[in-house]
Amino acid sequence: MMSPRTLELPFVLQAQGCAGRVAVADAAGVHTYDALLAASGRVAAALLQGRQDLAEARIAFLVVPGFAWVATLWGIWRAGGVAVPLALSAARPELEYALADTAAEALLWDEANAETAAPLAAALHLRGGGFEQLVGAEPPEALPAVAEGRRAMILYTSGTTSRPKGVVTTHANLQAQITSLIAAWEWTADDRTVLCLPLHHVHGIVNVVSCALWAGARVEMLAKFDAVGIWQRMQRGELTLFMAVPTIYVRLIAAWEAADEATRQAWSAAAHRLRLMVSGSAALPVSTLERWRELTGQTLLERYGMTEIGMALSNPLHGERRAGSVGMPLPGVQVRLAAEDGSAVLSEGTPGEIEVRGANVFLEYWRRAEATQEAFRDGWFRTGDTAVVEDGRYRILGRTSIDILKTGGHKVSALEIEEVLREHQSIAECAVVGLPDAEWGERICAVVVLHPGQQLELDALRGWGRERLTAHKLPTRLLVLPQLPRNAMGKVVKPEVTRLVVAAEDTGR
Ligand code: MLC
Ligand code: AMP
Repeated sequence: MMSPRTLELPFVLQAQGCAGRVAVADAAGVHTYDALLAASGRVAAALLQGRQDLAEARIAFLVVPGFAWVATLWGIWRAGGVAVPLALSAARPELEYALADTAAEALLWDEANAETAAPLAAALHLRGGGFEQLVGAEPPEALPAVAEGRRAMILYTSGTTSRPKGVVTTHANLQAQITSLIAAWEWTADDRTVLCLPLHHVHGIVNVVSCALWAGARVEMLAKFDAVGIWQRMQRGELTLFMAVPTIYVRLIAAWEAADEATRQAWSAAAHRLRLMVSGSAALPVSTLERWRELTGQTLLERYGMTEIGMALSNPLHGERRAGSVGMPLPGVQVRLAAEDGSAVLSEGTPGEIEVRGANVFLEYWRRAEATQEAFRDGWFRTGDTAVVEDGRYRILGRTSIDILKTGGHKVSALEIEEVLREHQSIAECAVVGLPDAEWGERICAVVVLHPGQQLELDALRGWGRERLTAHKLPTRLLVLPQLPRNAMGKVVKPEVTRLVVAAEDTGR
């Protein structure tokens, strides 16, 4: 058996090769690869405080996308820690859950998040620290050698359990995910991209920021998505690549349609100059792909991925990009379709569940051995997505669980929302379903049965929920019913719930 290679953390080697080039541009200005190495080294030294290696201690952070975010992530890695990037949009109980579940040793923040993070760290008795203070530490005398098989990151993902699970990726997993995309989409040091996605998901972390920095390219990091801002950025020129979720393309189209003729022409010409525009994280409606092509002459490249595996399938960079298809396996990624009961591997034309194998596939669900075991079959990761292969290309058909929704590119568990809604004093029973939606992909709908004599309005429910759940998990539709449809076993029949919501919308209730 081969002994595991020791990491000279490869992203550090890559960065050393780019020295004086600009790595990151953010609201504060431009920052070179050298500056990233220096700042992350100091963050690592401050975290170590004399220890030789954090030995996979979990370090959570709440930092706005930009130089500080990358320097924090790299600092944690260089000190031998496991990075836990938290969602800036999360409600306090969600942050508390992630901190407790990872048993984080420390919580780091930047100035913009100090008001949320500092009291949280104090309440949970965590080591805390502001980026500005960490980066002011002395440079490290020595940093640990980190083997590539060691844990690098934990991202929380919703699943078929009510609470989100921590997806653990190793340095080797991340390296495989990054290098696969660099090869497939031909990233080079001359590329320039802009990040407008949140940095607690693989889409922003791996596909945009990590690929750009591995390639020696330049990534401009925006604190938040803004459609007009993105068009204007494209208009200023020099961008070569853009990646986003379908909802963002829908928003960009809406902004273009709201602009005057001269602006439209300038924006269309600007977008046309990019070498590649990618869509993923949720199904790209064919109508959106076609409208984008009309506006910009760009055929969006649709690809398919998941927190547990990075990216798995992609339309080609060169050659036909087929609307409605997510393409073929990416370099180094093995993909197959299996019958739901695992009895057979399926051939072209027969729908089945997507299973994935390769160095890109995550290590484990954090401290959930049983869930990890259940997620694999014969060494293949079961995605829970169903697809069919036609002409060698995969077309996604849906998910095996009705309780997993995708809204604005965010995966959401109906069970998690239901569990929170049940805490509402007026709600006796509830069921959450997703309704197809042109902007969001799916919209969250809550169907509730109230305790006798109670009343509930959507606005009041959303106001109450804001303290407990991220905004994108809050229902945008509320239907109050005398009872929920149940089967003979007493289980709520979700397809029937969906039908009732659609019927109520049709009759304007
Ligand atoms: C927000 N709002 C929603 C909503 N999200 N309403 C309905 N459905 C949703 N999903 C509401 C808020 O409550 C708020 O309302 C208003 O919209 C503005 O909120 P916001 O948070 O400012 O939203 P906005 O910036 O407009 O966000 C839209 C978005 C964002 C598309 C930019 O959702 C986003 O960044 N999505 C990307 C997620 C992502 O990176 N996914 C990748 C997962 S990894 P009010 O009433 O408060 O004004 C993965 C693997 C792979 O999937 O393959 O990539
Ligand atoms: P997440 O768990 O947030 O990483 O989301 C992964 C899920 O997003 C996958 O399991 C799919 O259901 C969905 N997904 C990602 N890309 C696509 C795509 N191009 N088309 C349809 N669904 C997608």
